[in-house]
Amino acid sequence: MTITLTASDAAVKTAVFKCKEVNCSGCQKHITEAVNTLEGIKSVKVDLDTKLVTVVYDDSKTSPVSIKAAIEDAGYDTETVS
Ligand SMILES: [Cu+2]
Repeated sequence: MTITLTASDAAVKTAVFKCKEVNCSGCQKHITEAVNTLEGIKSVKVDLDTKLVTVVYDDSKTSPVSIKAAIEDAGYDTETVS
């Protein structure tokens, strides 16, 4: 089996953040919307149990620093996990 990475696939990365204050679907929606305002976001998953926000993004258009700032601007203290 051959795996071929295109240029755009190579730029897609995943970043994980911990937001301790996330506790309901309102927070989930709020963070998802805040992150989605950035360019190059492929997907946002907010897990209410683990309080982890997993963001798949295009590395050529945005960065973990920008994503973290967007979550913090939405009013949530955030730690970068990976
Ligand atoms: Cu909430």
